[in-house]
Amino acid sequence: MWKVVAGLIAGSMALCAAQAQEVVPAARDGTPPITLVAADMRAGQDLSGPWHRGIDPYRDGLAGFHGGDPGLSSRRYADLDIAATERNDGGALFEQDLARGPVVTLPSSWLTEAPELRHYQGLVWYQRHFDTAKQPGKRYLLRFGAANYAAYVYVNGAKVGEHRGGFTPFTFDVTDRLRDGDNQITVGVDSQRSDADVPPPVTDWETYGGITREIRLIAVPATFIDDAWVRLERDGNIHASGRLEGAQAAGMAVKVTIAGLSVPLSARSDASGHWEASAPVPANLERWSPERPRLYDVTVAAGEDRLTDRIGFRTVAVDGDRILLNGKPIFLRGISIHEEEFGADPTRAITPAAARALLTEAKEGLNGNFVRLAHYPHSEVMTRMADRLGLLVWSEIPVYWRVAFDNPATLADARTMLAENIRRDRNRAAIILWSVGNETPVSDARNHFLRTLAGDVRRLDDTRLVTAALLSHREKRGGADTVVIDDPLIPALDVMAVNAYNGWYSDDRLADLPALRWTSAYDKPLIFSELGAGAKAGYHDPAGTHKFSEEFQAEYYRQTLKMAEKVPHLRGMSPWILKDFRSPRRQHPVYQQGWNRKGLESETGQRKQAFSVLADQYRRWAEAPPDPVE
Ligand code: GCB
Repeated sequence: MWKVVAGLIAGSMALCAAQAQEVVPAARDGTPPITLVAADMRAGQDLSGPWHRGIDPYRDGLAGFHGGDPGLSSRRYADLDIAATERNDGGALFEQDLARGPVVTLPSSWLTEAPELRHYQGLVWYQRHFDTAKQPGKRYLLRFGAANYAAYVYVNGAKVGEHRGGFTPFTFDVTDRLRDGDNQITVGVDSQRSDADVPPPVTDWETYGGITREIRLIAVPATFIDDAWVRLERDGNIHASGRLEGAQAAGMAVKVTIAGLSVPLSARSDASGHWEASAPVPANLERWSPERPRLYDVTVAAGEDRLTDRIGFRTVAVDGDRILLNGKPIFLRGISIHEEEFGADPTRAITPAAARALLTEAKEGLNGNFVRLAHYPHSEVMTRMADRLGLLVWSEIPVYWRVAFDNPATLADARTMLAENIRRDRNRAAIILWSVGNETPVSDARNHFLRTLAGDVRRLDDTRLVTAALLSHREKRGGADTVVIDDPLIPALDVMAVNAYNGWYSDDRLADLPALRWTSAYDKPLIFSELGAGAKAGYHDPAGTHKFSEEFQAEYYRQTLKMAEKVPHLRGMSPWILKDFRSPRRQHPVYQQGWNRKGLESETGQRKQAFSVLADQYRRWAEAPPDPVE
């Protein structure tokens, strides 16, 4: 019976698909963005590997010295064999030649490629050649997983697009620029950020300039499935929706199949290529959870295109101050992680093995069920691995500290980043929280900025929860030292989160932490999105009084966890942080040496004493989570 109902629903849903279209911020140049959802599951030509590299500190390759286009002598993207030209014409003048420059392996950051580039912020050019045989009727899409921060992309001497934002994918249609046989691709990547950028220049992590995620050329049919989002909604239905792109995108039949489940999901796209279908959840659906991270093979077919993905189905909701996963209350036993692989000299190259190593420490080492992927969208390799291993995820964009909240261009960039992140990852069951900001100072402009982003989240994905890492303040209440959580943004959020560093950045005695009172007027779930203390692995102070000793950090964790058990509304935490990470602002010569030392492990994975303090507590909380009441 439900099959018949589902068919009727699918038909009527297709009719109203046009009204359900999302409001998407266009890129700055007004071009509609290509999403190319599940791009990593499509066949394609991998353009990672050896590329030539050359620095361009004065940006001569982007503009001439009086402005305008760069002259031929400095135009890195010119479709020209400079060595041959010089051989044939002794008078030819060039002031660069990428083809004879150093060869590097992409994806990677230039910071780790040569000592003189360790702190280089600016423009770097990359170039390579590749062969391709164009098939008639196909479209060729050039997709970058990420380039940090601004990227200028040229194929065979012509510009095909540019992108701002270091942590989200972007795709350009290069069909008209490609030729059969040899092709040249040149990319300028500028890591220099201004106060108007997201994040602004001052952060507490390393800015890995470079092309840090994979580059692929993907051939698709002339009309293709640009977006497809398949999810279990709180109303008990499986919904699927998306967009076709191309000349035949209107009125095309779309069919979604989920292997092992009988779910009739079919639709017809509307005039703008949007489609939508819905069916009641089948009785044999196994819901995704950290204990049983069940993923299904999902296929979307439309015209000549066929897309496959692996998708889990679960619901997440808030009830009063509880977080419900698949209808049951859950306590989030988490840890924060930066996108930086284990090793003495990481370059932000997140392979599946690197992602597995980090996430396995969170899940099996710490007995966790949750990770905060800080402070920007991590590689899709990480979110896919979280789906597979069974870790709930907090995903965020780098609206961090002192953003230019009153600058409309900054807001436009943040909105684009947020949309790119959500579009890329909303098929990942692991993700339960989208965060719109971290430790941002309250002001009218900031409140407007973050509320706009929270509204975007709800329009783009109403199946997950919206949060932000907030600041709190201290006051005396009834004579007691009290931490008050009353950020005016809270009404716009589902989950409030605070970063808590009492005893590290404050001069509270560690022994006094459990007595600290916490209060909020809001009946919403609370997460400690950070808490932590620094320690240099191997530095010991048996008395435990010295900051940066392993003993101090361990004691900080013991007392803070005792405190946490009494914090009203607390439904989870993601302490700061799994492992030590590069941060140019941390320059203590004895303890830090350019690393933030709040890791529970060193950069090479040596566990500090605090690691087992947290792991033991999480083992206990897995059986009996804290449930404090105010
Ligand atoms: C914070 C920031 C995080 C820093 C951390 C620290 O509150 O959100 O990015 O790295 O504190 O170590 O101070």
